Amino acid sequence: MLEKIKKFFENLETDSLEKQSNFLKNLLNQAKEEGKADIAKGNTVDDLKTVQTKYFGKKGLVPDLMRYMGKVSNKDKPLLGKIIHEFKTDLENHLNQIIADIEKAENNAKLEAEKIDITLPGTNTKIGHKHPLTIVEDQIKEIFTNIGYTVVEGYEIEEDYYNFERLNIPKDHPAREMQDTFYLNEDVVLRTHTSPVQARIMDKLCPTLPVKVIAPGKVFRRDDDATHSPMFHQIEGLIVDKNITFADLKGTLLHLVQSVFGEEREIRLRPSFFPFTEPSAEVDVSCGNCNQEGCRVCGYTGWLEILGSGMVHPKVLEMAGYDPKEVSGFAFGLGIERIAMLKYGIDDMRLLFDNDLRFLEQF
Ligand code: 2U9
Repeated sequence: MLEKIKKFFENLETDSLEKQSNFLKNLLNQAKEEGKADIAKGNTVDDLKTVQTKYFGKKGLVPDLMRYMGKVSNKDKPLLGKIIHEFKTDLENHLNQIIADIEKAENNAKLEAEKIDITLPGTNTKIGHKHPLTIVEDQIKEIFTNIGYTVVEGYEIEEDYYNFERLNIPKDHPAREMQDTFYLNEDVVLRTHTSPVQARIMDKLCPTLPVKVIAPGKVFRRDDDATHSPMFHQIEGLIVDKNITFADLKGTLLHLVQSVFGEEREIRLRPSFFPFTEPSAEVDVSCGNCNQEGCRVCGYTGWLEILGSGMVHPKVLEMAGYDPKEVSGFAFGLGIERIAMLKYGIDDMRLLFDNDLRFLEQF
């Protein structure tokens, strides 16, 4: 086609374009049809860019045509310009339209591939739930906060002074032996009970009354078997005020036990000894497995031992700065693992620490 156009201009006489313009237009219409055929063969935007270069690029047909502008007379220039312009815009518009169509189709395909159906049901997210020890701890905390106690926490690494001395545990007491207590150094231990928390609270509050706190947390002892773990959880309670009696102790513990195990359960207090309470009592709950007929769970006694308690020893009150002639108090302590084992019928404490989901999912 270029050849024919070249010949046309070579043979063109001065000022005769107007007469020959239909012939040129015809040639360019053929060139346009060839261009459209090239465009139709292209499938991708890249194919069409090649076509674009062929017609509109630096060495393409349109710049070639433009060069003839210099060769025609001034009179013919506007007409030639008009003819070339028409050829150029027609072909260019057609090409751009096709490119836009392909781009749109490619874009639609991409969007289609990325489409998400937001009406589909979500994938199930497994939500966790509380560990049985946490269930029991939370329940006991709620029982006591409901009757005016405050939850307090302290240090798991404690001074010998607060862990033993302030609880009236003498230097030769077996609890202080290396085989019972984890010593970090001569004066520092992993607390063997949460009692140092209450000793510190009394220091802080004295002479204010009442002291009415429960202290939950981890404690550490050098035991390890089916019923003892080197780390376990305790909750201890302490109340100090004017006119606190042993009857208050018994009523509070009955309320605790019936709230945790059920209103039908009973308690029994047996005399006991702790260095930090006097008098002291161990508390049993009636066996819920056999209705006190006697069974393997309660060792055929009808009773299960669940907590220790007593009236706060005068020396313990005195060390905190209270006058034991003016104030009195009671305290109690329980192991959360033991309560959880009795409540849920768990026979090996180690199950509570294995974190086997087959076990944990039952709660
Ligand atoms: C202060 C004064 C007194 C806390 C008490 C017990 C009795 C008790 C055991 C139960 C099972 C520990 O987890 S266990 O092994 N605890 O028998 N604890 S009275 O008495 C206190 C605490 C703090 C200042």
